This record gives sequence, C-alpha cells and structure tokens, in this order.
Amino acid sequence: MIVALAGGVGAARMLRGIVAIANPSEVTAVVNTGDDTVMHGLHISPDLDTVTYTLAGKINPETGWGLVDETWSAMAELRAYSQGRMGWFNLGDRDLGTHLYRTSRLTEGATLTEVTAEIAARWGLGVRLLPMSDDRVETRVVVMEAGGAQEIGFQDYFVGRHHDVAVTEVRLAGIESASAGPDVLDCIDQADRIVICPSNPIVSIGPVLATGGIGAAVANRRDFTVAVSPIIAGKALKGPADRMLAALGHEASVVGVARMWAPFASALVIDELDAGRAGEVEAAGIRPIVAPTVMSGPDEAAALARVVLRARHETA
Ligand code: FO1
Repeated sequence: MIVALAGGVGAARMLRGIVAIANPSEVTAVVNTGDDTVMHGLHISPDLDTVTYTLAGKINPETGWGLVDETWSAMAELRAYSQGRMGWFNLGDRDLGTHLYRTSRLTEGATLTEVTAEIAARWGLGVRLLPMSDDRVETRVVVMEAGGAQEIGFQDYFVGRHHDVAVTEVRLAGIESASAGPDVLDCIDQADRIVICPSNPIVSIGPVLATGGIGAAVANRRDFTVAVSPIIAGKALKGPADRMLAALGHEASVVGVARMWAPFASALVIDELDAGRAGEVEAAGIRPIVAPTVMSGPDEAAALARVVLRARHETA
C-alpha cells in the first residue's frame, strides 16, 4: 500500500501521477482538513475537493480548484443580495452540490471520513481518501495589518487577502484534542511506501503531521518515507509557501524543506534547478534525489511518481 500525505494542488497532481503507474486501489491519501471552513452554513473541505476533482479528471485547469466547465449563477445572486459583501469565496453552481451534500450528511450524523468516501465513490475514484481527522482542526493565521496583528481564518488569509499580507504565526485550533481519522494510523503503520507530497509544509502537511499521533507514526516509518520538495530554486510554484517559510524562521529553499522533513523521511526529491544544493540537503540528514519536479502535465506527474516510488526501494 502507498500512503500519500496530501494538501491541495501539488498533492493532487502528485496523486494523479501515482495512480498513472500504480494500482489506485493500493493508494490511500491522508488529506489536510485544516483549510476547511464553514461558508454560508456549508462545510467546505478545499483540499479534499481539489484531490477528488483532480483524480476524477474534472478539476478546473485554470484555477487548480473547483470544477471544470463551472457556472456561477448562485454567486452572482449572492453578491447582488449582499451588495458585494458576500461571494468573495467562489462556490460554483456544480461545486455547491458537493458542499450541500457534505453538509447535509454531516448534519445527519455521518463522519467526515464517511462522507468523503461517499463523495469519492460518486466520482469513481479508485484511490481511498482519508481526512486527517474527523475532529475539527482549524488553521488560523496571525497577520500584520495596518491596525496591528490580527488572527484570522485560513481562507480569510488565503482567498480574502490573496495571501498578500505578512504572516507572523500559524496556529492549529483544536489540535490538542483531535484524533487521527479512523484507519489513518493503521494505514501508515502498514504502508510499503509513504509519500510526503509537494504541498505547503506549514499549512498543508504541517497540520496532517501535527494531528493525533500521525507525525510520530510517520517518523516511525521514516525508512519507507519519501518527500517531494514544494520549493524550487527558493520559490513555491503556487501559493505562499516560500514567503511563509521565511516569515516563520525557516529557510525558503530545498535545504529548509530538508531540515523540516529529515525527522520524517529518509529521502527528499529536489528539482534539477537545486542540484547544486544536494550536499546541504544530505548534511541536513536526508538523502537528496535530483529529478524534474514540475508536474506541468500527466506525463511529468507520472515520471515524478516513478522517481518517488523507486526511491523507497533504494532507501529501505
Ligand atoms: N481559492 C481561491 O483562490 N479563490 C476562491 O474563491 C476559492 C474558492 C474555493 C471554493 C471551494 C474549494 O474547494 C476551494 C476553493 N479555493 C479557492 C481553493 C482553496 O481555498 C485554496 O487553494 C486552498 O485552501 C489552499 O490549499
């Protein structure tokens, strides 16, 4: 069994590569739910949805989130009612069906793990998707604004402020009492390979590792774990990972990523552009593997997956 620790877009592409070369029924993704939010009374799970829609081949290729061929009538009505105050978080008409279904099932008493399996089945995914927890863990971000430091929800930071404000702290509300989702720890214990996907280390993979013993379980399987750097030549391909790393005292480079993942993984795939830093990665205590890491299409994703899955055989 292959277990992937996953955030949003980068993880979804990595998983698409993995299922292109491995049997999907042998793949389990443990997905970050720290980004989850309640919007207009609806429970939104952005990373679960991004992974689901990508594996279904229905992701909007321009945004990397939401559904392809989407329409936006409900949002237009919402903006008109609220004179623009609402509707900054874009929920497409078809996408709304997912959130309505998830929220209704949660209200009926289903767990997030159960609803996620139902949504995955509807889209015909062969891969098993497990939320990191059925308990609420909420990523909160302290940002510096004109009025001083302010703690806000992750989507207020990411979408509402276009992740364009200085971050001084990231906090995971509810983490102390959250348990890992059902089966998550068993899957990690039994995995032949564990992949830390190229997602934001602080707000995507960080919450997964911090939840209910998941980090300890992965560290225990370090020899079987391979990570892929989301940072290439000091920059994140998408999103604020590079700026966040720097702001929170890490080096925004493959070396910074190596230092973060060395306790959890025995190998780190770094891009060819970072080949010159392989020695420093090694010195951080994790074996560097240099390969093309930009997943610009399905072929590149499959090629990267081949490198990642082969790496485990060389490691363990
Ligand atoms: N990202 C945006 O940049 N703008 C949006 O309006 C937006 C809406 C949205 C709706 C549903 C969903 O599942 C995801 C959505 N995302 C949107 C993406 C998402 O909020 C972020 O990319 C992740 O949380 C970061 O991994």
